[in-house]
Amino acid sequence: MKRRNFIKLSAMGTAAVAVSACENSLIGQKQSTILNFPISSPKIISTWNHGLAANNKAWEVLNKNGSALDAVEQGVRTTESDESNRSVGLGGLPDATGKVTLDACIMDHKFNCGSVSFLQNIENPISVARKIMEETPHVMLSGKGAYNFAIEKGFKHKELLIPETKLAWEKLMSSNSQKKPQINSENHDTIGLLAIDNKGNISGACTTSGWAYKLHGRVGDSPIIGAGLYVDNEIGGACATGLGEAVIKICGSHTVVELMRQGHSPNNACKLAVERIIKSNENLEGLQVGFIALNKKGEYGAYSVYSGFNYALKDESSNKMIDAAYEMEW
Ligand code: SD4
Repeated sequence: MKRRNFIKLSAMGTAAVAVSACENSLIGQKQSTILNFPISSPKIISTWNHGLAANNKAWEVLNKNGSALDAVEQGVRTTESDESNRSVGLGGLPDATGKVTLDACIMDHKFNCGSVSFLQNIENPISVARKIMEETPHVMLSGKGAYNFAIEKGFKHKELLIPETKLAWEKLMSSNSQKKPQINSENHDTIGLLAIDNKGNISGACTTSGWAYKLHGRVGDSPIIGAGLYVDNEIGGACATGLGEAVIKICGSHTVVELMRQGHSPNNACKLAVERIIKSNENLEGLQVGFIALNKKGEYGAYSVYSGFNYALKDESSNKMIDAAYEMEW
């Protein structure tokens, strides 16, 4: 151990003797997260291969010494505005009534967070979530209220159902099949994105059009702080993708961050959260959930219930896709 670190640690140790056992353990956590870790250089991690483009956009911000918060917002806006993407923002698949309804949330390095759920006709829900975070005393606005707030703040009304998705929905509705599509690894692809900036601060964003052809009014995990996304700047951040109902049940992203706090690597924390998903659901058929995580040291990881989940990782040397480890073959 370097002498300077040793002196810092012994000073903390001496102070800790004087406090209660509970405070003592908190001081212990701070030692491991703040004093022992070199601050990570900028890094971005995001879900699925639309993450590559989002990472590039987010990197432009970090590269100009911008904040992780600006980076995550700018990054996922790219995905929201990408018409070819069927599971986020514009061009996302609609619900059972043909309406595109969006869920999104954002969280910074100071526990500030903002969220929208069941939002319609706004192309970039993540920016509405940020406005709620920064300009209201609330965390979440939903439905018509979120829409009215967005319009008041200058966002433009936009039809998000494009000809292709309208056609797909009409075809599905006119088919005689009683069996409507289930959420599985083919019909969902939320983007969750975490970034560390030059100062070592972490922020995250998560945005989706949710479960294709869901019941009108259904809200998933993606706008729920602690489920779809969680950031604790002392420890790290996590995002979820997949069947939101299963993620909500175990407060997925918060669970991953808390597991990292206990000392687990990002990869192992994601794996343990996936094991909890498996334990808490009797029927695992088609139940895909994946987590990504990034800690304060810049270590990252991911894990999913089934094979097929991948994520995009960007640092100064590359932007690449990585296959997540998983529990079961799809
Ligand atoms: C949801 N978790 O609405 C979202 C969907 C998703 O990858 O993640 N897709 O349940």
